[in-house]
Amino acid sequence: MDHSQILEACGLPHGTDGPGGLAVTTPVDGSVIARLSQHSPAQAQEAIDRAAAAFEIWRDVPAPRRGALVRLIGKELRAEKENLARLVSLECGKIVQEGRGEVQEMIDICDFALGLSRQLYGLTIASERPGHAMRETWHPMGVCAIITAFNFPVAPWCWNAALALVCGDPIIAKPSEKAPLCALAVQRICERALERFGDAPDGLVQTLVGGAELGAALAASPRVAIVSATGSVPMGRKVAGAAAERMGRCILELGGNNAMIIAPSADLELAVRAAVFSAVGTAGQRCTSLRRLIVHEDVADGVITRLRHAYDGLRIGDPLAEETLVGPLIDSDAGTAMSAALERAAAQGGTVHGGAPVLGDRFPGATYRQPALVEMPEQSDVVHAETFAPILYVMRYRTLDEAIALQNAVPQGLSSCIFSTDIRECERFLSASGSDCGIANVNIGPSGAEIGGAFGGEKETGGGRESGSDAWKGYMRRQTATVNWSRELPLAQGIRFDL
Ligand code: UN1
Repeated sequence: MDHSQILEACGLPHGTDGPGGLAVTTPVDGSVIARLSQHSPAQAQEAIDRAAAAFEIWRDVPAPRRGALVRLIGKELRAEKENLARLVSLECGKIVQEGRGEVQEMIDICDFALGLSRQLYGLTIASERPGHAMRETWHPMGVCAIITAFNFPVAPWCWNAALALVCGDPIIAKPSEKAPLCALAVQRICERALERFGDAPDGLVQTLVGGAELGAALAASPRVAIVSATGSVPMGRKVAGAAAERMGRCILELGGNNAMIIAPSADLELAVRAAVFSAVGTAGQRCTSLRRLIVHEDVADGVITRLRHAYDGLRIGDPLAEETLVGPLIDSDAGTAMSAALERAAAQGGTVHGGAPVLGDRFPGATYRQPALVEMPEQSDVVHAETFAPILYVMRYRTLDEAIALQNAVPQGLSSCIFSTDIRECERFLSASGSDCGIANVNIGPSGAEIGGAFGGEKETGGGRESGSDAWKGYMRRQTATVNWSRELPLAQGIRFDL
């Protein structure tokens, strides 16, 4: 399949003579694959109007019926899995296996949300007053804006969209300018599901194509009840600031600087395989990518030798070719950031293995890099920053306390893991004084989380939770209701107020 056939299979416009000013390039070879027109801030306001009107209707549709729409979206996604996976690969450069994985996450969260549509449970609470009943109910919250990043153009949309729709909230997607085609393909898929569903309100599912000004308009609008944003910390700061001005709710999933601790008792074969997948998968462009390896000094030399061997055998190339393991970086800016980080690491005493540009002759317009392994004498500045590229910093430790302190010493708090067969060490890592991240794994790498758990993390990662567990509560408003069915009016706290 050539690039235009991939776009065609998803029903998208292609070619460079499209109407709009937004040129979409593929990181595969750097060529322009489509031109799209962009929405203006005024059109964003119109979209908000439509979504707000849709909310008035959708909130009263019974939740299991809302679930039926998400079931239809899941059905369409199953049918479109391969086409969408290829588009993800083409537009964001991840290998097609990972594109399929991303669409699978969408399907899985649709199943999850469908079940949830019959389980939006509240509570009954014992009242302290006689003849009174107390309960907690979850109601739809309002319009939900979903701002997504280029590296995961479809799964995070669906973690948010599937839950929001079931919870009674209309959605407005604002994809990255680097991956609008995936968002448009998903919008088309939803439109087919909406048509089958029959009587959903107009404006329930919308997509806005354009730059940061659209995200800003959504974040600032008092009619957008929830702003769920995935992306960089600077973007999250802007969104959170604008939403805070109007006391809007944010769900933020921002940067990660994820570590793996390899203890002396670890199964090294497993640890090295996990480290390689999480460090070089998606060319190091996942928020959950492994960026720091904290290895016990007794096993460090052996681990580094195995890693270097594995890195030497990585098949770097066209992400659409089945045999490829590492695709390109998203653009040349990402390559520049990678080179700058490697230079800083070297200046801070690091020994750099790999990291060189490759495939320049075959794809002169693209940015392919050998993944880099960098032995650091300590966890210096450069290691504290999230560089969205395949760079794995390796540091050594002596005691587990020291390893956990290193793991927690960065500003981000998304994902973490330990490889150990010592149960004491593993449980210590998972304890209150262990990893400070939203995700902490044992004998599994930091990336590739399942949808069933709550996804997100602390500190600069933003504190939001998406996807499974009770993340749905972030898309609803909690109402505490006390009903007096007696003929008296007793006050709480025993207060007497006799007239
Ligand atoms: C992201 O990179 O924004 O855990 C999300 C994982 C995926 C999600 C990554 N399920 O790696």
